[in-house]
Amino acid sequence: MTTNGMSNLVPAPVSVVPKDGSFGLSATTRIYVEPNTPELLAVGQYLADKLKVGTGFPLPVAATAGAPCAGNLYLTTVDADASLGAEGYQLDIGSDGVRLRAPQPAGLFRGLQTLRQLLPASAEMSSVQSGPFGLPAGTIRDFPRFAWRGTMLDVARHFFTVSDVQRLIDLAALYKLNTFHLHLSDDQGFRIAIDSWPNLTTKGGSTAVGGGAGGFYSKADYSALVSYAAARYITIVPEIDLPGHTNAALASYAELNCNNTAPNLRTDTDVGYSSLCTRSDTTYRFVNDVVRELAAITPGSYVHLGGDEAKATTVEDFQYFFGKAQTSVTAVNKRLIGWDALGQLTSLPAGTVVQFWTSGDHARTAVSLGAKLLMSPANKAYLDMQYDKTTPLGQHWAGYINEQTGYEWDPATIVDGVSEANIVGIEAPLWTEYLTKPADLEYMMFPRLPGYAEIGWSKAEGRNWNEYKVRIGAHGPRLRALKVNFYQSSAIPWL
Ligand code: TNX
Repeated sequence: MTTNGMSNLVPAPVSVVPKDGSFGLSATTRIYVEPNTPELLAVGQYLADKLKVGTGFPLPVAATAGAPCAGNLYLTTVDADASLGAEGYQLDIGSDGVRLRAPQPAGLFRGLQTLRQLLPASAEMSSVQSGPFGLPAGTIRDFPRFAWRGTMLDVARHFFTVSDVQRLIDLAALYKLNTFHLHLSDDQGFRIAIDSWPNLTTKGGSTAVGGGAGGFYSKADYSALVSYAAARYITIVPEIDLPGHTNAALASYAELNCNNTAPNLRTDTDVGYSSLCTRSDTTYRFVNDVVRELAAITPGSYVHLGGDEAKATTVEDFQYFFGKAQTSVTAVNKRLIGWDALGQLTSLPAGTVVQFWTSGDHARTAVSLGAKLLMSPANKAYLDMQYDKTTPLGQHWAGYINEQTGYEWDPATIVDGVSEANIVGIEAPLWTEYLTKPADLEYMMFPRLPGYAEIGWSKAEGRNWNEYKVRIGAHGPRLRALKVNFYQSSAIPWL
């Protein structure tokens, strides 16, 4: 039986013990789940749907009580090792069958990504392949280093449709990411419908960088993204960037401006010129309505209120603004997340996450105010940076970030004085001033995103580029099977 081996997994698991032999998927293989819950049946069905087309096998999903007979896949939370935690799992593959155990359904889902990667890439092609579809025998025990492993898409500078975003969510799931941050508003566009302030999208969503048609998500669209992500155990974190980066909102409602005059919509890429009127009650009615409506369709714990580059807001006004805006978040039982400019505040609500991208000073202050850091250092983790001088897409204000630079850093050693205990995890943001189509997004994300996923999931000890580049190179056939438009850098020995 040809198999893909156990050595090419990304992110690298905590422990892998290969054994002799293999298990072959066949036309009679069934997927059994225990206990019999809609959630576990859905997890089983997710796997069946991924593999049915390429293998041509029916892979029926059913519940079982006790281990099924030989020749099948068994996914269960029964008798799992609780110390594996919220997303950990143990995968045992023998010639007689496959057993995946996890204390939580999320762990089963993460374990299925491992199972997918152990199969030949052809299993995920969009037409029936001849096989064989073998899984190498052995045992994998695995759990993540960080609780928050994510990416971000800026849908404000250029808009991307629900299905464009779902495709990226699905690709993120393959590498065990668990959060997807949507940057829903900026100077050039406001992209989420708010019933009490309809012009935000009818006017504020009507264009984009370069003057294109823009677009926005209805609440039903947004909910479709939330549930698509939830089915992959990925939490959507919505961002409304305030009080700067707000020209689209200011252009939509004159009363949000201190001079009561709406500016024109903007389609250029300047930053730092816009601000809500921080001393006006209307502003806080607006913030409260937006946060309340957004929170009502966001099951995740966090609402991101931006805060970055508010250069047209004085520090006093910035502090006054967030003093009020944060209460809109806590009033609906959500937690605040914002960019590292929140380090200019003098207090933060309990449970706040501050996203480091540029300022160590602000990040340290935020930690001293009780926040945890989400690490997105621009010079290491910004997916909109060019790979190098020769690659066509992206910018380089924070430097060139080739696959090696993107991989060779550790979240715990970026900000002096901030240790691992103060860090919730890692996010790689994709800003879209200069990215206009889904193929561009894939080119910037792949192959760097799997590297960020590994930084977030795998142990720091022993991570090294020369080993990793071979491992990620083995994902070439898989990315091709999934029709990902990835950058085929010559630094990686692609299979
Ligand atoms: C900085 S990161 C920004 C964004 C830009 C990005 C481009 C951050 C909080 N602000 O407004 O899109 O650089 O790389």
